[in-house]
Amino acid sequence: MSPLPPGQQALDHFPRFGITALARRFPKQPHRVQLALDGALQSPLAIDEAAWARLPRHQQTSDFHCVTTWSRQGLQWSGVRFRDVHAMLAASHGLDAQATLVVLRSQDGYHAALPLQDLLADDVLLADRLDGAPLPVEHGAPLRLVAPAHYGYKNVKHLKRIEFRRPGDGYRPFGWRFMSHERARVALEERGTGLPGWLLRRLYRPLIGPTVRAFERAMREYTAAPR
Ligand SMILES: Nc1nc2c(c(=O)[nH]1)N[C@H]1C(S)=C(S)[C@@H](COP(=O)(O)O)O[C@H]1N2
Ligand SMILES: [Mo]
Repeated sequence: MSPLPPGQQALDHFPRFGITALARRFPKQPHRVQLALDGALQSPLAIDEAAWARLPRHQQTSDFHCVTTWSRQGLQWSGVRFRDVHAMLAASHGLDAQATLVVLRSQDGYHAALPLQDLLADDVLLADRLDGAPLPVEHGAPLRLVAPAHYGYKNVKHLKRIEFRRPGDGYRPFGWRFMSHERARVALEERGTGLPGWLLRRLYRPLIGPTVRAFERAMREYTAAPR
């Protein structure tokens, strides 16, 4: 297990977490991979269940760090490396070399962006399994991004679409400006923009309990009556 990065505290469980306003939104399609790749591509690509099954698989153990200061260590993910999907696009879909910003969109309306360079790292995965089982709805079924070097808010759950864009083309990050950083690297405590990491720690920490409870409540309702 790697040592915890600055300002983080380990949990002994892995909560369902995220933007509280989205806690009651669940994927319409949790059991089947259906991923669109588009933007600055000559030919967009749709990856369905059959195409997904043909991609090279990779397994890794990594830690997960939420910007609100909780971490969960030693998660075992499996799926397909982002860089393998990218290689396919670069080889045969006419990917614009200037499209160095990648936007990841979810079935629940959430989105986040990372520089392409960051997504090409060895440990960035489109994951469909967690700890030896299919990825549960709580953690992003059918498919989520796993980018362990970046805070949880870049690790988009219920992925439906990946867009390749030119930086400065008008993409606006989700939520308030202070809440997002272009790269959000955990090791450098890039929690947000315009406010220092130590201050954001204090602002966020009291929100963990209420957020976990809101997400648990929504999950119980969903399990009782899935929509
Ligand atoms: N679709 C979607 N993805 C999301 C979020 C969200 O609200 N919706 N929240 C992000 C945040 S802030 C965190 S910490 C992680 C939480 O992942 P978990 O629910 O698997 O713990 O999901 C990230 N990805
Ligand atoms: Mo988070």
